[in-house]
Amino acid sequence: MPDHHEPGNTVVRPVLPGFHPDPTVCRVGTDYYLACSSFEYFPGVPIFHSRDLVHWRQIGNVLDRPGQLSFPPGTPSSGGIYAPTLRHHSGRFWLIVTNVSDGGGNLLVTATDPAGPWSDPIRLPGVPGIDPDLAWDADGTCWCTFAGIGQVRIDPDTGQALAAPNRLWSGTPGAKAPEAPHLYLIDGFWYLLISEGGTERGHSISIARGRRPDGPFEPCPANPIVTHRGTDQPVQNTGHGDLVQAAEGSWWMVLLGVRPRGGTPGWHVAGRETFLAPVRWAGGWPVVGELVSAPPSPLHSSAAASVRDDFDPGDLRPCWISPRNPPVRHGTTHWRASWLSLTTHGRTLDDPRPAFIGRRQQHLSCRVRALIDPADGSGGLAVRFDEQHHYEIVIGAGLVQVLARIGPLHNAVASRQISAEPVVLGIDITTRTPSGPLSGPDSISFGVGEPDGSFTVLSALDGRYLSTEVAGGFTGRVIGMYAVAGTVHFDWFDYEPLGD
Ligand code: 6LW
Repeated sequence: MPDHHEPGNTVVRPVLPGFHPDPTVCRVGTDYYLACSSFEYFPGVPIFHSRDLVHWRQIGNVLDRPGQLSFPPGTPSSGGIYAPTLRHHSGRFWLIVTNVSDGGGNLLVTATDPAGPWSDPIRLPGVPGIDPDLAWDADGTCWCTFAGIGQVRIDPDTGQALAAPNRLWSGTPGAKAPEAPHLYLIDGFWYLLISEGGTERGHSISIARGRRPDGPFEPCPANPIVTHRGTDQPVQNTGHGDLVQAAEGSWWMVLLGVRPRGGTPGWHVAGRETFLAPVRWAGGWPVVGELVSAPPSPLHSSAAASVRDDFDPGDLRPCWISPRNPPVRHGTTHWRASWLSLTTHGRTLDDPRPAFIGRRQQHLSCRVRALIDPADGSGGLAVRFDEQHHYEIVIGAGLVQVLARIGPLHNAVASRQISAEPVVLGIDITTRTPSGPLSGPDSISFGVGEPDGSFTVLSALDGRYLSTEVAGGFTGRVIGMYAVAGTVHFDWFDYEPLGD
């Protein structure tokens, strides 16, 4: 288990960096599994494996085929898939989750191997709202608890509610948004863990306990048991946690947090990330310790483990995602030998379903390079927050341009003619030490590789416009390849962590 005593450590690195919010965790023997929200991206619900709760490797995505995940027309960015709960019960993995854009539906899927395949979803029409949780009592009754905080008994095999929902607890009087419940039986008490205060700077975690799974519940006198609000902690917005006991008996919490940078009000660019904290018990209540800092990058995290993607035919690692459509789609994505090819069908990055395949920005400073052959089309590299907030470098017909879309404004900010194709295009993201209240969180530079191997920056843009504080929503930056006209080919894509 991790050593969490790092006195004087002001850099606290997530155990799962990049937009991986609403973590849920379970243990089977000495193996831990963790899943996160995925919103408008396909595939949905990334799932990870670890042996020590610090190093996580992505083993798949729970919702990875169109029959499991649909985004009806009009699904907004930050719609779609919210807040799963992952549990292991009677030899199977169970994952319950909400697709807020598909009739507001709660879905339940199961698997014997968490890497997949996962079942087709069953729907839970009797479970209202978001953030569903699953817990079984000794009789085998399945209790589904949801944001609000409410609860209903369900038949997990059919998805039928077995009674009308009950109100359980509304959290601390005056606190907004009681949500993210998880229910656990620990040493004879049922513990109801919730989040309150909203997922922004006021975020917190509180707990209550009772003798029965359906209450009544007595709040912990020390609530909130987690919050960084009003502190100078480098990680803010801490909340939405899930508890797990290690095989040797120690207790841990996974939870989300953000790393705001720059001046006032602080901008976080990588979304809500997954952190880890130790838990001890005192007087029958959990006491959550300081966040554990993951080892330094580069490559401390599984999801960043391979610097280069070579795009061998048919092979895309599970970290690659696309807005609303599967990244590999008939007629849109194919391989030209060992080059990945994207065909646009006329869609731009402003479209809800662009020809874009990306991966999360996981490090506050990082470098991206790709070798691109635009053939008769045009395309390049983009940093995407959503349809209305993205920066990109594009090549077509011998012209390289850097473009910025910020809300209603869309401009070319730099351009250069080049004579030879294919060409290396690149993005350098450098986190900034604030130099005053107006200083932004980072700089995003776009450039071109020269024949002698050097790199020429064409434009450096302020990163604040691609942050949650400007764009809004629940996600974070995704960096990837796109096509905007015709078919564009990508030989390789490098993502190099440069620091936190
Ligand atoms: C999620 C809620 C929350 O459903 O944000 O931080 C919402 N917590 O529990 C979307 O991630």
